Amino acid sequence: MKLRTISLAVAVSAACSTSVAAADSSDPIVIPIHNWSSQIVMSHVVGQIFESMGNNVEFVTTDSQAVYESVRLGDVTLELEVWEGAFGASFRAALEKGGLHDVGDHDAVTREDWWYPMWTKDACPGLPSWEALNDCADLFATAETGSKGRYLDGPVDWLKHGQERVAALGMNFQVVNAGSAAALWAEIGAAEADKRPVVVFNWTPNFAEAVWPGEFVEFPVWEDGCDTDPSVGPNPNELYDCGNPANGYLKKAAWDGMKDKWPSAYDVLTKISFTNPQIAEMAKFVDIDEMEPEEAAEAWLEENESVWQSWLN
Ligand code: TMO
Repeated sequence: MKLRTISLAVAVSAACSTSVAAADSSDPIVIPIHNWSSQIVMSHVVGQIFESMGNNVEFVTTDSQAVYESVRLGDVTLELEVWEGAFGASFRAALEKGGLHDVGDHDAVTREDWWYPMWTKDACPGLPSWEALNDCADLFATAETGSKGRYLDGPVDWLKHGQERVAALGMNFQVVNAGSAAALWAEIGAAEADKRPVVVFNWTPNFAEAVWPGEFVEFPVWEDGCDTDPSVGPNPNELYDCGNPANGYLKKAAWDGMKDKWPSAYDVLTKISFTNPQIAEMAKFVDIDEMEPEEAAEAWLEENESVWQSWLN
């Protein structure tokens, strides 16, 4: 009797250790794709790493704000680029509801905000202060915006409160949303020939910093609560009267169920961390070198084998 109990215990523990070592689920790990190049390339880089481990991977194109709800519900498995400025609020809202969690920060430090190519400063020397920019609003007036300056913001799913910031700070600007990231680069490129002043949405890390020297506009410094508590920021009655974080995080997020369903892939996800230059290069491969995202991911993996191999051990 005693012997049987012991052998059962041995059998159970053997079965347990077998199941701990078992492969990840053969269901596809669902990775969301958004509308800026580094995120698309990084998603393919990580997808190819997961595939090299024997996992199935599926890519889905999703809205970059709604994705947090999809991850929370497990329809999408993870998100590789949670930018604090653009997505901090949606990420926090999903965290509070439950179902997704923070898988740690990349090494990269991020900033997303109003930005101008350096020639703009020749016409408006008080820059980068937002007040100086506002005093120069005339320089940015267009047929489309009348007497107001034109600010070309990113696509509507990125930053949601541009016009509210303009109102909260009493600025003489009108926010116009670009249809795509490419429209931002086209705007800067078109202004370059005759050094026309422009102010557009931009971010770092990105390929753009290697192409066009420029600066972010300095708005009132971001403080936690600027988007939830009117008393935070210089206007006591309004939200959004601050710039975005100047030293923002870049996080990874995952569906809570990923850990149990794809334990090996999850373990790698916890170790993944990209730097500013690595992310800028991913964008460059697509936006300057005109590679397809899958090709760019292959090139990145080939050039950086020691970086990602270290995450597999
Ligand atoms: C969301 N983005 C990184 C383009 O600012």
